[in-house]
Amino acid sequence: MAKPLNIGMIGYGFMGRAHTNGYKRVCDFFPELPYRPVLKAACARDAAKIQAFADQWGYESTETDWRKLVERKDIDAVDICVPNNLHKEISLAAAAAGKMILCEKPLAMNVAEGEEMCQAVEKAKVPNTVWYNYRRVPAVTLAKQLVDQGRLGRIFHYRANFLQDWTISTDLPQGGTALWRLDAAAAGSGVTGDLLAHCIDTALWINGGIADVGAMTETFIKERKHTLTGKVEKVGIDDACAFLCHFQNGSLGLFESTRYARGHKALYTFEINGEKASIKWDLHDLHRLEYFDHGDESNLRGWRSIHVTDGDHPYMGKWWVPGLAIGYEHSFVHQVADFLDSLGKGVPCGPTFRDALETQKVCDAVLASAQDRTWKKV
Ligand code: SOE
Repeated sequence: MAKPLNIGMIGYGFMGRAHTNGYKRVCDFFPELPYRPVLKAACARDAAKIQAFADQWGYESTETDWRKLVERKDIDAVDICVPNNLHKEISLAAAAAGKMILCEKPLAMNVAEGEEMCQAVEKAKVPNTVWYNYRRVPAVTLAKQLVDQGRLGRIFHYRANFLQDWTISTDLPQGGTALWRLDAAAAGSGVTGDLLAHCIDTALWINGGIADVGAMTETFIKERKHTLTGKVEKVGIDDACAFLCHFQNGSLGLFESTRYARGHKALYTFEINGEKASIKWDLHDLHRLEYFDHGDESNLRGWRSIHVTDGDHPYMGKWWVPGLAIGYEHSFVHQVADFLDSLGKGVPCGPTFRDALETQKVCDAVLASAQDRTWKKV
């Protein structure tokens, strides 16, 4: 019989919904898990909005002060779904109160904050994880398995992009509930922390550590009206970022992210080229993994498009029947499943805060490199 795990959700935006959906669905599809999430409380400053969210998604109660939620005896795990500038304060308080923490990405505003957060959860010995959800798209997990099995041999190149186009309009304000990602004071950085962080997390997981980086960033729209002050203010985030890097395994990395790639909504792609084989993945076609194996008979050699929907593909045995695809939201269900499974086994669930700090170190080095126009060690 699964034990209840009482969730306290802080935030109710896009990620609040994605995580909550994960908690709600997980036991239907992963019935053997040792824990069962219970939607105990949802928290946000706006009482009416959080009540509406709680009613819609099935939370038992609400709070308007996150400190109260964190102190509640009936909360086991705190889920942090608020802007990045609040991650540290909430994490420190939650760890001190002995709560498990599931924190939205990126871990923190910068490495110094992230290090403090790691020390807090490690001192309190509380289970922790960061929602780098794309690791749990079955095709991405399969890519990791293929690399770990040595099927690509020595890796030469790792290439990743995350392209969007939603901030091109000069009329778009910065700051406030929906647009905090454009406000450096709330987000810390622009595409580097928001989008490239995903690419970096996946890359570190699949291809190992990054030794150094050479980066450039650009802020195309220099001033925007601030929703909170009503004034036109300087934009402090990076709208676009590209960097080169050396991985510790000797391979070369090339990463690009922008919110100004007209026509692309969330085009996260990566390609890995090895001595024996290559793989490619594309979020817009997320259940496929493209695979080229040089070991195939020469007259049949070519890119195969693997439809990652069979029962023996990662996570897929839990869903429908072979050939039927799942989607974006399932990556969050998988993260909850892995978290609960790890909890039962008493092992960490990656990416932990400490793992996510490695991504933060790369992000900080990228921003410093772009600022100085010099290469930086990570
Ligand atoms: C930004 O538009 C965003 O929602 C990111 O914040 C998410 O992390 C990414 O998965 C999709 O794009």
